[in-house]
Amino acid sequence: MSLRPLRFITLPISHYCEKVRWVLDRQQVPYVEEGHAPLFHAFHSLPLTGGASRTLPILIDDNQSPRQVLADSADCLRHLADQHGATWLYPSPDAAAIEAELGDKLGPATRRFAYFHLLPRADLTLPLLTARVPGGEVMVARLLYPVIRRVMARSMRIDAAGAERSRQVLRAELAKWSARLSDGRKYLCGDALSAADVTLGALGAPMVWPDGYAQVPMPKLSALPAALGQEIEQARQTLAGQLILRLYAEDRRPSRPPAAP
Ligand SMILES: N[C@@H](CCC(=O)N[C@@H](CS)C(=O)NCC(=O)O)C(=O)O
Repeated sequence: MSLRPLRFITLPISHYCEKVRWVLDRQQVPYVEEGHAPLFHAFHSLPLTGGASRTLPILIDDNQSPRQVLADSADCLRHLADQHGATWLYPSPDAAAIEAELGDKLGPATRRFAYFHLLPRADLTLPLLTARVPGGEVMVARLLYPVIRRVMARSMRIDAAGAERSRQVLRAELAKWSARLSDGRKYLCGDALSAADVTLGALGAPMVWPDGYAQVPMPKLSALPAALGQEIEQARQTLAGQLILRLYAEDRRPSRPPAAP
């Protein structure tokens, strides 16, 4: 029986969405991504979860009975491992434990620190927030950017003190996972890619700025606000930062085959 494509509801630039997209692509699970701009996203997430969750990603699998609606990136990965053959994600209990810690600590910290520096720059941020979303949402998001910016800042507690705390957290996380890699292992759980690496790669990407992130055109590093650029340069020197760059160069299969030259 052929597989019905999964529905993948996203904020395309979100690093939690990128984490799930990475596994869908690597596992070559057929899916259709429905990207939305911030604010518009809640018109999809809230009804789909009966009001239980506002965040994205959400993955909907109609191949199961009853149909599965997964509203957290870790649940999505577990589903892809259990139902779609991505058993490589969890070779040992460590992989899920590292995934959970990165999801709680690194993810919020990289997002808050990066947005603290990006949100004041509508010229850089609007194209990121509106890449691969419907045209109508792009138009309204342009008009409503000051509102979107305020809502994002309030809901993610993005202010100078929060950004500084997040900088300490993300430095500590990069140091912790670099120490684990210092015995020369290729990946966080040993010789093979797992959910731990995919999570480090996606959630750490805003602090390392790898090519290919989320398949969204990213501004050049030199165009970023200086404080963000400097932190990225520093993160790239760590073993964890180098792993993230290597993961994007070697282990992140693109969603669509590259166009013929
Ligand atoms: N624990 C969730 C976190 C997801 C999350 O925080 N998503 C953000 C985007 S990075 C979101 O949807 N924010 C919009 C909102 O909070 O309304 C997961 O792993 O899926």
